[in-house]
Amino acid sequence: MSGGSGTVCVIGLGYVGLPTAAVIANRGIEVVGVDTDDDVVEELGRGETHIVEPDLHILVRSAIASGNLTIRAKPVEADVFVIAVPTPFTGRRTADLKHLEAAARDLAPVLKSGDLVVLESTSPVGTTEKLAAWLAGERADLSFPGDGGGTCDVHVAHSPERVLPGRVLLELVGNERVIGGLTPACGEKAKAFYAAFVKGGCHVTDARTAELVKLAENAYRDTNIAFANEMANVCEELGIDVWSLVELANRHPRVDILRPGPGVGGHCIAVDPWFIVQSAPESTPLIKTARDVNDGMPARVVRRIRAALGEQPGGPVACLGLAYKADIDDLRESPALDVIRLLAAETPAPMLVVEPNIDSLPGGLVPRNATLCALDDALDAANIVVLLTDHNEFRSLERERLAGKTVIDTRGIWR
Ligand code: SAJ
Repeated sequence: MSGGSGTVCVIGLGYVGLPTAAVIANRGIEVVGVDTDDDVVEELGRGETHIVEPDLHILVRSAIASGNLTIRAKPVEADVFVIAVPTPFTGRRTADLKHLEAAARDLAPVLKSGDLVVLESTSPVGTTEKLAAWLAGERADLSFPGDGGGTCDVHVAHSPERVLPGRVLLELVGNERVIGGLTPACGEKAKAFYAAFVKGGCHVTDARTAELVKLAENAYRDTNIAFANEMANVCEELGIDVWSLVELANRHPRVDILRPGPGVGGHCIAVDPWFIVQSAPESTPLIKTARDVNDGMPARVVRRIRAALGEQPGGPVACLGLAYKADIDDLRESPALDVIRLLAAETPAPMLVVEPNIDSLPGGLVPRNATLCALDDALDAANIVVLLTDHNEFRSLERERLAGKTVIDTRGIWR
């Protein structure tokens, strides 16, 4: 690849793997995208994209039409393997590496001397070493970093993805990258690979540092959001408007308080801090507490709704927004879902859920007294309106539509 030739195999076609495969293929490089989900393989084969992300479908379609991107269910021979499979957490808040281990065992048979394997999935410290060990366990005929020798047949590195959902295509190319090699040569080889399509700087370090850098980035953001949320809780108790507080405090040149909200969602910030706690439980009281503060926010929203229902028993309650953040359709770890579930456990009052980015409520995830509703219908029917996600559709709402209603605006967009 570094010399402008070579092929790439991207394993895991989710919100990072698919855009990565499409971006590289559109640079004229031959890419095979691999996913174990038959539906994903079939959909992409038909030219459809299973992920909602601005412009992604256009890029994927053009990559497939050019013949540079093909989709398969199993890895094939290539010069570079990029692994972007999910690393979720278990019920015990430790990383579940089963998808990564399966990917390693799947790709091991097609490895050859000279190949590079890059792990992009966010992972606990030490995972890249584990990956090399799994590969080595499958291929005794090849040498890997960590074998004890000075050189190796297969190079292994970690380069954590850093893209923000909603801006993936821009950030994939423009963001700086941290690249951690299991050896310095592994790091340099991976840097040469990324230089083919990344415009941001690529900073080489060792794999363990790169792993912790990524986790630290998300734990940093989680901790800062927790501070904003804690101030919101204090303000509620003291009868002070938190939005004025944040605005005025941020006029100090060295203060930048983030926005409070109903909690922290998504599959990254609500999860990754636990990977640090898992590695160093005694040294992480702040990270743990920040998680607890953010996880406690939905219950506080429910308390406010319950108070409103005390005055208007029976509801209904209009719940605006289900996605974990504005203008996307992703419901993973969404605090809005937690609010709806907690509320349902306490009241049979109907909940009219408005989520413009989905067509139906996910079965099993939402209680029976919740129904998906158009914005106008929900506002016509409900006198209690709870804003949970700051989608554009809600920002631009005529304020007269809220007149006379009890409004709980958890994002501060209707001040
Ligand atoms: N949130 C607030 N207040 C704020 C900012 C965010 O309540 O002031 C909430 C959001 O509503 C949302 C959650 O936090 O529920 C997370 O949203 P986000 O936009 O901060 O981040 P993600 O999870 O969409 O993406 C993050 C990014 N990490 C950082 O910004 C440090 C992204 O760059 C990572 O690639 C991604 O996690 C990941 O995959 O790890």
